[in-house]
Amino acid sequence: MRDESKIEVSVVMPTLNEAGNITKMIDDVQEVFEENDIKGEIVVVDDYSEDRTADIAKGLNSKYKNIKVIVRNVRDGAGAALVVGYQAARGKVIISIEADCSCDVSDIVNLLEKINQGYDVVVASRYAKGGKNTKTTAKLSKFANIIISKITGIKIHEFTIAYRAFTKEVFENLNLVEKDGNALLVEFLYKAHRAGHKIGEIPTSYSAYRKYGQTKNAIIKAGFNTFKALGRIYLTGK
Ligand SMILES: Nc1nc2c(ncn2[C@@H]2O[C@H](COP(=O)(O)OP(=O)(O)OP(=O)(O)O)[C@@H](O)[C@H]2O)c(=O)[nH]1
Ligand SMILES: [Mg+2]
Repeated sequence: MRDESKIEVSVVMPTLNEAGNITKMIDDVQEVFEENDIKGEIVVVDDYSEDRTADIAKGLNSKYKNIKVIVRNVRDGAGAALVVGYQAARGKVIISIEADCSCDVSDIVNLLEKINQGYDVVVASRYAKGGKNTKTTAKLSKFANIIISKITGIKIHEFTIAYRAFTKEVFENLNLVEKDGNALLVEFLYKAHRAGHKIGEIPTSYSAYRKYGQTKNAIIKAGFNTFKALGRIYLTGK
């Protein structure tokens, strides 16, 4: 039987109707595990997708055996789904990634390298020098991220991407409450910073325009929830 305590890295993917992307996502991550001799697992957190995303992911276990698929019966946000994945992850290091093939999976190695250099949290940043985001909303997103950096005092360029690595230990002490994707991602970093953890970033290239499936992000609602969370943490710490 597989010795679960030996898992080094857990890659967490939230999914909502990603049937057209999930196979490539899982194949690509497994390739990074194999090529770099990483004892890894994949944790898929699916919110009852109608397109059989969860079944496809489960089916790939006949080949890989290291995929945990959690199906939630609520749809209360990608942030809430991420937290469930982080809780279920058994690796010493957790990496979350968006499951729509927009992230460059090969950056997993760069994230791990920086964790090994002593960082507690490392964000794959589209706005760091050398990074790229070709989405039409990139300018607005970049500007919002500058404001978030000013408010929080964290000297990185990106807070709103799920693609990031951190130690399980950091996550366990954060007490996260946000459910929306962006709000949770910002809450995570702000609380980690306030707890004294060392946060860094690596540049990443993000390809816009998913080939399959539809967007779930509502930009105005996401912005409102994010800045509301920031204000609350700033004032109350919670
Ligand atoms: N489990 C779960 N996953 C979600 C939910 N909403 C989004 N996701 C996943 O979170 C990731 C990011 O969501 P996207 O819809 O791609 O958001 P986005 O990148 O702003 O939008 P696009 O421009 O369409 O790529 C994807 O893997 C989604 O499948 C949700 O409510 N529950
Ligand atoms: Mg996306």
